[in-house]
Amino acid sequence: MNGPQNLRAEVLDGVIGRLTLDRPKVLNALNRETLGELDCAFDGMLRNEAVRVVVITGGGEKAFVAGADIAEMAALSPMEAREFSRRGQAVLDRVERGGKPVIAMVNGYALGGGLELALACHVRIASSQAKLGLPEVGLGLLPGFGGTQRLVRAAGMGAAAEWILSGEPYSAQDALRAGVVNRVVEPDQLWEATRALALKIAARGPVAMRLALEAMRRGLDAGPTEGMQLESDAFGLAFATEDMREGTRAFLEKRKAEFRGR
Ligand code: DAK
Repeated sequence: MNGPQNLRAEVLDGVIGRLTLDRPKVLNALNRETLGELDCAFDGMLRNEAVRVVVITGGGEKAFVAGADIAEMAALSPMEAREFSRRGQAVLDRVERGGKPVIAMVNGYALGGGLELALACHVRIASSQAKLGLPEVGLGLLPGFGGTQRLVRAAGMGAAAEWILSGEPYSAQDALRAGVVNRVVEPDQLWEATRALALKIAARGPVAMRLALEAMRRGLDAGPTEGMQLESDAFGLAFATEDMREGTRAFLEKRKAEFRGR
């Protein structure tokens, strides 16, 4: 069987799984095939025990992902559009809830479904040249891969409403001010900055990170009272792990912890 046509999957430094969406001629627009390949490759990263953190980025100089593939989307039948939407939501859901930390390395345009993909990641590091936005209303659509929900959570109602209603692309600096991205760096430092954070994350306890991500996400859905309970349940559960024993022992023995994710 042939490998993916529109995506590169690599493991770097032994622990970073990097997925590069790679259709630069159409600014890495997401068609059905690419979405399927992303689903499959991301699943591979989840199953690969060596991979502690995943980075998603775009190939070429200009774009992270310029959205859903408008040419393909325009020709979909209603049933195909429903399938496309379901698949898109499922892939992004898995990115958010798969249990491994995911960093979006936003190297250029992140528009529509592209920004929605970045928002499903846990951390976003953007190039100072990136442009981000949700232009769907200009196509007579609205964000359909979770953008209305995730942008409000990242940036608050005011900024999210402005972004979604104007459909404008915003600069990386605007995105930073609005809370849409965590950090902005010069293009030539983007990989090194992302790699440094990824390596830091990769050295932490995988089970603890998984539990923390779950408590944060489920707490956002359920509200702070239930969120606090989820946190203490997760905290208690962490005490049953080898990682917790190793982490605390390593601290007391003044050495670096070697987490095994158990
Ligand atoms: N789809 C298909 N092709 C695209 C594309 C896209 N999203 N974006 C760019 N391209 C193609 C261009 O057509 C062009 O192809 P050629 O003409 O060379 O054949 C090539 O990429 C280079 O683009 P440009 O020549 O336009 O490059 P510029 O530097 O001049 O402009 C741009 C860059 C990013 C400002 C511009 O390309 C642009 O505005 N692109 C479209 C951005 C956009 O509107 N994206 C949002 C798409 S809507 C759903 C769930 C989710 C969604 C939909 C449904 N369901 C629930 C069903 C999501 C929707 C979206 O993402």
